[in-house]
Amino acid sequence: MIVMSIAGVDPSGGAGVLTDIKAFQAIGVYGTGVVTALTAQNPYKFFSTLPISPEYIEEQIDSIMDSYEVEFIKTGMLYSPEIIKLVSKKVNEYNLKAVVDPVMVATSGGDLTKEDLALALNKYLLPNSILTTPNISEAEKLTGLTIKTKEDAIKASKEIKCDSIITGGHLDGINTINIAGEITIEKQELIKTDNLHGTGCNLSAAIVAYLAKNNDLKTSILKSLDYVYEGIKNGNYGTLIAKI
Ligand code: PXL
Repeated sequence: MIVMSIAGVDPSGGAGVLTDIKAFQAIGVYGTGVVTALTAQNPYKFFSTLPISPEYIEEQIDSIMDSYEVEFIKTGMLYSPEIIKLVSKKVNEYNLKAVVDPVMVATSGGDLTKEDLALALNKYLLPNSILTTPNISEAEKLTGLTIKTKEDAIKASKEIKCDSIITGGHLDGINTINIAGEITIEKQELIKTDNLHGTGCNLSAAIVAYLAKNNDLKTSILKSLDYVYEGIKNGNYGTLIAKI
């Protein structure tokens, strides 16, 4: 039960690889982490990004695959179309089942990419992946549609190039799950908090962990929605816990 995160490093620990490893550990699978970029940030302010070269990302993935058997991976911040292309190539090469968090901008508005990643995600990675987990604005970017209602989200989910959960944090808590064309709406109560940094990372990491523990895709998604909800309720994300 070894899983892999391919994502950026948020040194404040709220998002990215560090958070993914914590979610893997909490759910009881062994996590490995391939770094696509370093960032300098805290939950309130984003300072800068230092991307890692595609060649060195490839070497990290190869070094893990050289000695571990990995079936499920998640991807987070991929930074550039070149990195997206590389990850897609590795997914094919190692027959990996990928859950893609289509990260394009940080919650804090930080510079997680310089380019339009939607095109490369649609072209290279999503057709190769088992699930993607966009929020409303990411789903809008992936599909070119505007999402204001549940019906809009359902329509968008039908345009996305793999199975999906469009998360509903900005749509009254309405999560739209599309697995092989079958739609499930999962409404969650919204919790009033400013402590949401890293919740998207946690969702996709949790899904991968539950998949690795032999849950089917839908069960993994539903368990992960609960996992993230409890985390938000208990203030486990961002810095609040660290400030106590
Ligand atoms: O939540 C998106 C995200 C993903 N990965 C890294 C991030 C962020 C948001 O800040 O920093 C590394």
